[in-house]
Amino acid sequence: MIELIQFPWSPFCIVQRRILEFSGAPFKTTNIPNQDRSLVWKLTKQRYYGVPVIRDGKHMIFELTDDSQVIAKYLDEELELDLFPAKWRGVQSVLWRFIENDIKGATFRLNDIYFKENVPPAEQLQFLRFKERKFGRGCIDQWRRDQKTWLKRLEELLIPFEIILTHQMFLLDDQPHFVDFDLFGMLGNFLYSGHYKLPARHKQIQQWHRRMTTIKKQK
Ligand SMILES: N[C@@H](CCC(=O)N[C@@H](CS)C(=O)NCC(=O)O)C(=O)O
Repeated sequence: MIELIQFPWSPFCIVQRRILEFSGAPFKTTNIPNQDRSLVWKLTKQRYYGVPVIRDGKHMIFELTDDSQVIAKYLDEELELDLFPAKWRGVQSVLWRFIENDIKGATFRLNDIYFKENVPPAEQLQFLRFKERKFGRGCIDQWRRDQKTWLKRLEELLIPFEIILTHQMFLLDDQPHFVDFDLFGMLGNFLYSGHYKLPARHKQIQQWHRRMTTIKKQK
């Protein structure tokens, strides 16, 4: 059985989890602590410490670069999900960069503001230190002060998706492809704390999000 190694609020883990749920294939999830990647390090033979990773029998599947989408492409092939149709290859690779850079730039900050609710007390120091080493001292307090600005920015960044979804059910056509799951993952991270809702003005995105929460691959 396919095993997804993750922590539950990670945007990229939510992408793969929803893809697996969508597929209907049996899978199990193994949660690791955000600050202890030793299981991933061991299983990948010291080649990777990020999440998500997938274990499928003897195979370990993990990303090679920030834009590789190795895991989603593997699941797509194995489970025949039509996530990467040839005609949308170029469009998807532009869109997922926007989703994983610009959209995620707002969503992860808005979620990290509430890190004390997600991260167990014993891991909070290391979590904060990791963030401050990457984004500078006091970064999370700054994001908390700028919360309204980040919410506004997210609402604006989502406008193109709202426009697309006025004309069709999913981001590329009338069935979900990789970028639908990708956006769903970033928004899943944003919604994880329970402190936010999708922007009220984005009615099409709200409906798309409800579809994406439950949709299953047609057999
Ligand atoms: N492009 C990768 C990104 C994965 C990623 O950034 N994962 C984060 C957690 S959300 C991570 O494990 N980063 C390394 C770290 O925290 O040390 C993917 O799609 O899986």
